[in-house]
Amino acid sequence: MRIDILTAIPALVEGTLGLSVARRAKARIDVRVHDLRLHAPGRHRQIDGYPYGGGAGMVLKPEPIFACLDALDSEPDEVIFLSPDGELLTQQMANALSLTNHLVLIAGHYKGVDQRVRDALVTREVSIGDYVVSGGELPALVLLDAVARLTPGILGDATSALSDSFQDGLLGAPTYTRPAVYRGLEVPAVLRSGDHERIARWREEKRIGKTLKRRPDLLNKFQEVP
Ligand code: 9D3
Repeated sequence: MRIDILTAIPALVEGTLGLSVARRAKARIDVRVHDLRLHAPGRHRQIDGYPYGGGAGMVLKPEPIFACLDALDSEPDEVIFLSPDGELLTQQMANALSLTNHLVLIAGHYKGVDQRVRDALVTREVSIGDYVVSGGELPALVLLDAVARLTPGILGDATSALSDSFQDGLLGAPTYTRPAVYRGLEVPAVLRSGDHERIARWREEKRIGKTLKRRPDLLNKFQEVP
C-alpha cells in the first residue's frame, strides 16, 4: 500500500514516523512525505496567502498542492483532506481505507486551504474528533496508523484486529498477568480456573457491562449491525 502525505511541516511528520508503531507502518507501507514548499511557485516559494475578502489567518495556496499531486507517479484511490469539518474517523472507515492501494493525505496547518483544492482534488474530508488541534499533521498520522495496522504483516496475527474493541463494537474485558495476588489485589478466580468456556462467558459479560456503562452508543451500534 502507498500513502503520500502532503504537508508544510515535513519534519513533524517524518519525526513521528520514526517512532514505534508508525515505524513498522512505514516499513510495511510505502509512506512518502512531501514538502509543499518544494512545489511552491516563484522565488519566494510562498505556500500561503491572505484570504480574498479579508479575514484572519493565511490560506494554503492551490498551486503547491495541485503541482505536488501532478508530480505523483501513481493515481490515488482517495485524496483525503484532514479537516475539523470532515467526516469523523471510525474503525469502519479505517477498514475500508485499508483495502485501497493508494491514499493521499493533505494536512493543513493554517486557517484553511483554497476551496478549489477541496472542490477539484479532494475526494473526502476526515476529522479525528470534535476537538481542535493545531494542524492536519497529527490527524494524518492517526489515520495512517489506524489504516496501517490493518494491512497484512503489521499485526502479530489476523485475529488480533478482529478481536479489537470497536471491530465488534464492544469495549475490552479486564486483563491480568502474574502475580495472582499483588498487594492484596487478586486476579479473578475464574481466569485461573482453566475453564475456557466459563472464561469466555465471563469476558463477554464484562465487555457488555463495561460498554453499557461507559459507551452505550457503541452497544446500540453493535445491535444495529446488519
Ligand atoms: C474555523 C474554525 N476552526 C475549525 C474548528 C478553524 C480551524 C482550527 C484548527 C481549522 C483547522 C485547524 C487545525 N486542525 C486540523 O487541521 C484538523 C483537525 C482538528 O483540529 N481536529 C480534529 N481533526 C482534525 S483533522 C485536521
